[in-house]
Amino acid sequence: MTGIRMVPASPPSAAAQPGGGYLVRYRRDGYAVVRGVFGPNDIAQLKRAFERARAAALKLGRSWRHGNLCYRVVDDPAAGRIATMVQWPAYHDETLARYRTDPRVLALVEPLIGRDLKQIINQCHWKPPDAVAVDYNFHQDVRFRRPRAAFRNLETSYIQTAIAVDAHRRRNGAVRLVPGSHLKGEIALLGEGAVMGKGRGEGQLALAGLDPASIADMDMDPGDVALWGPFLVHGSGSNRGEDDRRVYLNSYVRAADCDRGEWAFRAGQPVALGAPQLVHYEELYTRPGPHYLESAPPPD
Ligand SMILES: O=C(O)CCC(=O)C(=O)O
Repeated sequence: MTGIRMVPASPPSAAAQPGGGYLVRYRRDGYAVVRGVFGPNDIAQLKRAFERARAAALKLGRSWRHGNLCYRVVDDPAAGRIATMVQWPAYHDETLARYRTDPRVLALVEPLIGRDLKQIINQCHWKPPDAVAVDYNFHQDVRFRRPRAAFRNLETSYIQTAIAVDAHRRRNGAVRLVPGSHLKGEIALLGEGAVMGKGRGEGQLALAGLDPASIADMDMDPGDVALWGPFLVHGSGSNRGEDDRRVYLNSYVRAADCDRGEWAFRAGQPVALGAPQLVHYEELYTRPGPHYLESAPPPD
């Protein structure tokens, strides 16, 4: 989709975009891409941080958890042993910690959800070239927001953000989505079955009353930031390109509307991570220590 390319070092603001720019698109389509939020120096730092996280994951060799920190390592039929995701790397990596509370991201989400924000998702995603076990079936993120009682007014209180670390195109497994699908509310059919895997592609959309012909690709260049809401129907395919496809995901929720998560901003000021708080890992307080996992954890 088209967007307004901004000077990389400037914090984007709603005012800087004629007619509300990305805010209008976000409300209308359920998602928006803002171009050039981060510059080449930011992306170089993020690439190095992703390399550190991947090296740590592959050194462990299997999926592994320590508190909220969790590495997802799989044996891909085509690409061999790969790290596909790390959840909450920011506890242990200063660079990733800094970008989770970057003022340029706050400037994007503040007009929608304010400046007192908790965070639910902090994830690095990798799709190495040729990897096939990295597909995300079409889904809505609302399915992961559990327990439901801990999240209120989800449609207006919660935003997922994704910083493109690499070019993000359909060929290398970009996110694909159905514009406007957020207006349909929660679609029960898309809450069933595994999110990661194959076989529930476009046919599933038709069964859910959505037109597969309306699917759009979330094309991004490094430094672009995508925002989407918890009801947007989206998924992504395999990487058939030559290069890695990495994105840094951070989701934010209006603190008054959520009983879980780590604080990210209080009155617009970044909040550093401390002792892990309850997010998704229900055994955080009963099994907080490091341990290998029997199988690769599903996304959340
Ligand atoms: O990284 C991707 O391709 C998909 C991410 C996604 O769908 C999600 O986090 O909900």
